[in-house]
Amino acid sequence: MEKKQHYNADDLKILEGLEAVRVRPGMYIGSTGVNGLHHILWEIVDNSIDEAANGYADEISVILHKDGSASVEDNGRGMPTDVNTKAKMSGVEIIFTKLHAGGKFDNENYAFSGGLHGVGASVTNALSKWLNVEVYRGTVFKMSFTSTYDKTKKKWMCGIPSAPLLDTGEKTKKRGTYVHFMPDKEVFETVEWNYDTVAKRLKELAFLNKGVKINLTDERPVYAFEYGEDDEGNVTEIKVPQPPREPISYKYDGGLVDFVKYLNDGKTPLYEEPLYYSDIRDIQVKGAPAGKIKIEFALCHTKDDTESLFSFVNNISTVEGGYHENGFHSGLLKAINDYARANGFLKAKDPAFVPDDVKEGLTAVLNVKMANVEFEGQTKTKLGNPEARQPVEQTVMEGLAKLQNERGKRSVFDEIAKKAKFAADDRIKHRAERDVAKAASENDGLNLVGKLAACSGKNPDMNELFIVEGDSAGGTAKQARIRQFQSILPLRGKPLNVQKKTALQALQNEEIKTMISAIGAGFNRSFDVEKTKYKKVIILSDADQDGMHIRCILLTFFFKYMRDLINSGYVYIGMPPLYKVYKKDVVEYAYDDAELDEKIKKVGKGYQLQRYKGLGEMSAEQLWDTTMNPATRNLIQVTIEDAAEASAVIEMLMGDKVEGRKEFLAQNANFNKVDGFIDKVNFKPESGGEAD
Ligand code: 28F
Repeated sequence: MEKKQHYNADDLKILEGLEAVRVRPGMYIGSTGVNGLHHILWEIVDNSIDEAANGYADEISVILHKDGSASVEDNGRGMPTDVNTKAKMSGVEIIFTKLHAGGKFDNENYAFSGGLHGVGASVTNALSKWLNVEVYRGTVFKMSFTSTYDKTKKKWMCGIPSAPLLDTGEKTKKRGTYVHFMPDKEVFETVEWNYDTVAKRLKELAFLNKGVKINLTDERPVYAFEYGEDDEGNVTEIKVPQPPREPISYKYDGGLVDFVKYLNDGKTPLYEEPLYYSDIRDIQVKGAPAGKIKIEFALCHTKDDTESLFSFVNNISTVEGGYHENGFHSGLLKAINDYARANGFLKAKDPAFVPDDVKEGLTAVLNVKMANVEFEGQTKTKLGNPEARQPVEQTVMEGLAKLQNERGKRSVFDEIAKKAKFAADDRIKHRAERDVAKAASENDGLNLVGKLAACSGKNPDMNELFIVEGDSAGGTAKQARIRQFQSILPLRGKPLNVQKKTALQALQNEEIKTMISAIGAGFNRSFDVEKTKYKKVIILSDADQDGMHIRCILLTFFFKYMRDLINSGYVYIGMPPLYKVYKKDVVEYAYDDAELDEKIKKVGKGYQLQRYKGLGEMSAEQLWDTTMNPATRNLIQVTIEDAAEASAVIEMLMGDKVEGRKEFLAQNANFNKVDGFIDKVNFKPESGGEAD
């Protein structure tokens, strides 16, 4: 692309005055809130970035000053200082006092300007109390502007120069432009710069403009806010002074490649070096002259299963996507499908990958620059130019095809194709699973009659599901329960051990189908804990070895297929007592041997002792008192570590290592040792009975 090397002020076009900006700031900067405030800083930064993006500047410094003002400096060519013959004012004055001033829009001075965002520096001027500019072009040029309200004229006098551009004659070796301004308190709801917002944006711009060094200095005092009490004991906020922020510099010689590496920090990439490609193509935006579009992207797959694509148009983050993203996705899909077919990753019988297959674990940055952009969507961050789609798709497809032939890159494409194939297989498998799980969920109430005794209440916060070992204990529990909020699901015999089963096999099992349907929140990947019908799922099994085994099997099931139910703290173990110590009307229950001694002492001479061999031996009343009554029962909330441990125990019991299994069974043969198991898996008991 040709660049016009010589610029003069006659190239500037003049449109309208600045009062309009004061009268309706929202029209120009979106809002007068914190975003609008930052917008007037971005206007100035964007001008420096334009200068850098076109190769004339390589360093930009932003300072947030103590008094709330901000300054930006670049080492570019410096704003034009000569006088525009038509307007009879300097280029600097035009840039700061005329809306939409600049040749930016005719694409001559700048090949690709970010400045469509830029309604221009004049907007910043119009909304500032004061603005000073210095231009370094051999000598230092200076100009100042102020904004006031003229009461007699009832008019905003905004962005008014105090004098024409002054050549101070002071010699300088520097080149570039310095702009320092004070946002007007009368305009903005807040005039406090947010350090994190500024830092994040500057870092992003440094990634998007490789090799450009961007410095940020915050000279303002830093405070932390803590809460304390004043003399009268009222809670007050205390401002605690903090050390000042260190200046920070961002510079990324790898550009988008560094951006992708940064985004992948903490993830496991499938290959070391991100793929990168860039190209410039023709574009014909409707109603506009023929133009160019610059496209660049970097991507790298990770072991994650979600996609993170960050796209930009003219340095603006297109959070809502748009045609360039569509083009990127279809280009990527075609390239990977072609590669996989040609290299045997997809056999003749295999269907082609779908977009989700190639997106899995993808981290990518797409950066597009073009003129005449149209932003759409709720937040105006969606590219609405359909013309952008095809050139982006072509660039991605051809770029990836070219990269395949680069030395050392084949293994990268092999990894991508393998990952996509895995995702496709998984998708096909899961579709079948989802169908069965859905069928199980929809079964609710039909084939479950006689099995699940569902509670009548509909509030998941209140509702409890008891999964009870054995039909007879189940029957007792059904008599004991409060039907408004307690549901009983009796299990016949041992539930299916899902450890070595596929999800589809698990779904063949009646008991498992019943549990899925009772809980009502789906299964495996489609499990959505928000949909659970019970915020307490209580496993109630005997205090013997079989009971422990059943408990482990159930925990393994939840661990594997409803993990969020455990993560949310909704899975519990019910603890039936081991002993009943009684004399006439006095009844005490002991939940372990240590407690037994204590309870014997408490009941005193002439006590009688009953040892429960199973839940089935208890009467409905006893079961209620000891295990089901929220006021008196002992529930243990299952942590994810408990469940993982349970699943490891199951693994061991099933595994090939006979020795470990024998030892474990021997150790736990005595049912009193069940608590030993509980210790071992680190179950954390709720303290005493619950009070809910
Ligand atoms: C701190 C903010 O605003 N930097 C700028 C330049 C350089 C030129 C320029 C700016 C041309 C098309 C208007 C110089 N020499 N930093 C800045 N650096 N503006 S703003 O020209 C005016 C623009 O529309 C410049 C030759 N060509 C351009």
